[in-house]
Amino acid sequence: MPIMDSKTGKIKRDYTIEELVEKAREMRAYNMVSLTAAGSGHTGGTLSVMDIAAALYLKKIRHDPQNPNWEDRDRVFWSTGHKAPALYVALGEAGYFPVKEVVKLRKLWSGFEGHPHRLRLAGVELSAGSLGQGLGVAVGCALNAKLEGKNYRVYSLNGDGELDEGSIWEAIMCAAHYKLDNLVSIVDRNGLQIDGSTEEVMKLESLVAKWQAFGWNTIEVDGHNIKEILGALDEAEKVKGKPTVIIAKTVKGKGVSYAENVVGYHGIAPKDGRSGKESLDRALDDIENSSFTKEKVDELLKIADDYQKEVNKKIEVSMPQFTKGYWWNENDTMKVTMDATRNGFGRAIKKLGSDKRVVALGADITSSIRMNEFYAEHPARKKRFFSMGIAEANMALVASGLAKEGKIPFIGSYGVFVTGRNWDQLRTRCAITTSM
Ligand SMILES: Cc1ncc(C[n+]2csc(CCOP(=O)(O)OP(=O)(O)O)c2C)c(N)n1
Repeated sequence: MPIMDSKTGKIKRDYTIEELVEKAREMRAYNMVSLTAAGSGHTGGTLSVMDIAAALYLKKIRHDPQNPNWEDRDRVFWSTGHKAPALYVALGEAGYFPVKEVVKLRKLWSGFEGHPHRLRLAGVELSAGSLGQGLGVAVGCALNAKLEGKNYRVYSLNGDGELDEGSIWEAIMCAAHYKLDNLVSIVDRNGLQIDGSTEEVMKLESLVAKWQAFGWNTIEVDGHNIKEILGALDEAEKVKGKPTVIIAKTVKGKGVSYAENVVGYHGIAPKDGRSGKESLDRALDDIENSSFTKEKVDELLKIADDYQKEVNKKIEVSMPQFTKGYWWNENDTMKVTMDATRNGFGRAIKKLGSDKRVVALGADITSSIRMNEFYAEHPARKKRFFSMGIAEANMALVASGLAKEGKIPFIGSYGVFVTGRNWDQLRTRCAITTSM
């Protein structure tokens, strides 16, 4: 069901497949302008899900952008939160707000946060960013539909790397247990995550057999063929008594030549800015959407720039002014060089790594937190580095097993994931089982 008027039940806007293909190009172009204007963001994953985003928001789901909280709307849970810019472009194209607004990506107060915030932007169903949570929320939402006799459908968009998280498999089991045939997970199977390919970081195959063993109906599609994606979504609707997963084979960075299948384009905007070899202009040439003329791009970048100037003015009057003239640096005796914590972590683990008892466990952001310093100049240490996948809870448990046997394990991820997800593991394992 396409975009509807929730009051009259009439279709507001419908698209042919050819129009959707063109819309997806336009969406990729907006996406690249917004990432360039922000100067940061996730090029690879936003481009790999764009055809799925177009199929869902412009054709498949029943929703009314003028009534975002319509009780009978279908729900899409964008669990893969770092791909938020693709969601914003889809919501804009569907009519939740003028699509040009997306160029305010990652700018203060705009609502277009780096990761989606449900309370700040109409149409967003799930605040996300911490991977592995959306499918469980989608299960709860689908259960509610069953309980209340509602016929809305529930979709969860998941990354393939995201499937490393144990919470995903708990949700998969739960959905099958409750026979949630109103639930569909779409897996963006682009084969890459941050530290490398999914199979190197944490082996996923045989993925189809795994979902089937957990009681799900499985469909495999080309995730850049809108007709196939829509066919699979329709097929899923006919399946009774079990949830469906659509494994969409995609290319990370799809449509922009210098980003396609390039691991380094996971979390960055075009390296060369507006023009150059790896730039916005080059991306737009690759995408080939005729409406993105130089004048249009200038106008969009100006919207972003003007907005940022307004933000800066407001900050200037409301924020206390800080200087970097810290008191301890005033005298030679206490002078220090300021550096990011992660760099200190890297230097420390590099130094301590000469002790053979030291082992390092990574969770798919190894170079970002400089854990790769452990083995960068000491290839022999690589055998003491273990990739755990995006699975912080298991990583802490494995570390405690190593500690129990006399090793000195280092675990590494962003603080919020390591501590927040591991409170109980740390309490039970470190405090009362080992001296980790
Ligand atoms: C719980 C959690 N751990 C780590 C991260 C950091 N992180 C952001 S994206 C990402 C890789 C995700 O891989 P995948 O799901 O395959 O997404 P894609 O490669 O398609 O962008 C990681 C590890 C996170 N956001 N949440």
